[in-house]
Amino acid sequence: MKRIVILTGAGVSAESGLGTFRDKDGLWTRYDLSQVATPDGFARNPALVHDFYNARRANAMDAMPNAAHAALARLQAARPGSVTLVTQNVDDLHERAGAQDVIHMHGQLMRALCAACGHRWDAPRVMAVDAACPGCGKPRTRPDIVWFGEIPYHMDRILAAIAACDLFVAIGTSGEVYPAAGFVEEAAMIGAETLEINLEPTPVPGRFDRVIEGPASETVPAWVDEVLGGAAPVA
Ligand code: BJW
Repeated sequence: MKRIVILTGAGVSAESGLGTFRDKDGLWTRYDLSQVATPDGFARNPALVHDFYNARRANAMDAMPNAAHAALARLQAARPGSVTLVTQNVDDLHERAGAQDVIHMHGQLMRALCAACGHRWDAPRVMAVDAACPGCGKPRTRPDIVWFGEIPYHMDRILAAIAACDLFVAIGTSGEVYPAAGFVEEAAMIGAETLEINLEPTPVPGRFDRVIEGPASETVPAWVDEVLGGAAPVA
């Protein structure tokens, strides 16, 4: 059975009402990423960073998975053990749609991390700047998010899955942030087919063997139907 690695980005959650980063009215047009998504920014102004992630956590908790999340969960269930789902997203919409064992390479909004001792726990809806770590008691609570300059999580597992895949699919990601942006080249190097599904093709022509254009809530279910047999190829 074909081994498939799927990488998702903010575009897969856009139709659930969660903002993307680099689109016309994306989060980085309204916030300075060096202030809210770097360890230095957190050290300078933890209250600002907590406000940013508290607001995003509340939005994510109130959002619902869309048809793209549901289709990917359906694909995984139909092909047990052969679909690895890697997401750059920090929301939990894949899980709430029924996906299993989702690899969150940029961390999770719903988890907290102690910057002092590395202990992790479930985040409250609102994280306070002076909240104490339940492990060591120090007031160094931060969101369990991978900021710029930090090493993304589960890299060994992701690279091993890519090295063994037959098909690599990137859905709703601009391909601007590394190391995720380099996964397509890793997959191509070992001879895997590569597919991009995006509202519009990302700007590097020829990076993927095939591109499916359109909103994820329509294109992803149609592609999953195609993979599971029966449906005509998505244009
Ligand atoms: C739709 C749609 C719809 C819309 N349907 N589609 C110079 C060169 C190379 C690298 C670097 C460099 N300088 C610095 C670096 C490294 C840096 C980096 O890549 N910087 C670049 C900006 C250049 N990377 C890092 O620092 C990373 N760490 C690292 O490299 O460590 C070293 C190391 C790695 C590996 C092993 C050992 C060592 C860490 C990166 C952390 C990223 N963090 C963020 C914020 C935290 C999470 C959060 O707050 O949510 O993660 S940044 C932000 O970008 C977020 C996202 O996960 C990430 C990717 O964004 P994504 O998902 O692609 O969103 P957008 O908005 O960019 O795109 C949305 C797409 O959806 C668009 O294409 C739309 O068309 C599409 N779309 N609606 C379908 N309805």
